[in-house]
Amino acid sequence: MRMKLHWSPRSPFVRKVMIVAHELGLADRLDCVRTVAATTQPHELLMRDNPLSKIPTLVLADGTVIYDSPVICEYFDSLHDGPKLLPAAIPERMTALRRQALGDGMLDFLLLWRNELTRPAQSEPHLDTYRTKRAKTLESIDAEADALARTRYGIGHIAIGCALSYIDFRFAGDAWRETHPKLAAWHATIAARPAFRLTEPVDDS
Ligand SMILES: N[C@@H](CCC(=O)N[C@@H](CS)C(=O)NCC(=O)O)C(=O)O
Repeated sequence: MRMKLHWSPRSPFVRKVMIVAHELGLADRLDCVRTVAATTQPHELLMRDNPLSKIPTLVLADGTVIYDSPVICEYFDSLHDGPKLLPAAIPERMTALRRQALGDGMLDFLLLWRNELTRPAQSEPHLDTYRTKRAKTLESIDAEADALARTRYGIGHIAIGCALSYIDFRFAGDAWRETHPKLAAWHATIAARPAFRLTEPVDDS
């Protein structure tokens, strides 16, 4: 059965679900519909499927709508009998979900940061907060780099990988690799996976 995905080549959350789809062999079942979701411009058509006006939003053949990215990833993972990207057993599941929350949360503040930078009168407390969160989050993931490399690949790796790649995409001068070489080495291994390479972000604006 085919599925419709409200999609953008710029969105790191869309990229996350596309990576999961590629990893699980589901990508060719998706009809990707280019959808521009902007924080300051609610999208009428998208809101018929998702009142939050956010992407990714998935619509199944029977009209069932699924969002947001963690829920879509969990749904995709339920569609196959192979090794799961979301482990079932505790504590592995909690570790994977916590890592997903870390990657997603990092993306949340990076998106807010970009929005703030486009405002005519930028708020220094907001910018300061984002700088602090960036530093602390990178420090935290760096401290976990060995554990990430040891743990079976799954949703946590994908979310964190997408978040690090988003720094490269949207904060081009950020030299995070120089200060976190171990994390950079881990990221290089994950970014080399076919599912990551097939979903490189593109600014089509
Ligand atoms: N928690 C959501 C976040 C999705 C999200 O923020 N998507 C952005 C695009 S990358 C969006 O739709 N922004 C539009 C808006 O903020 O109104 C998820 O994991 O899917």
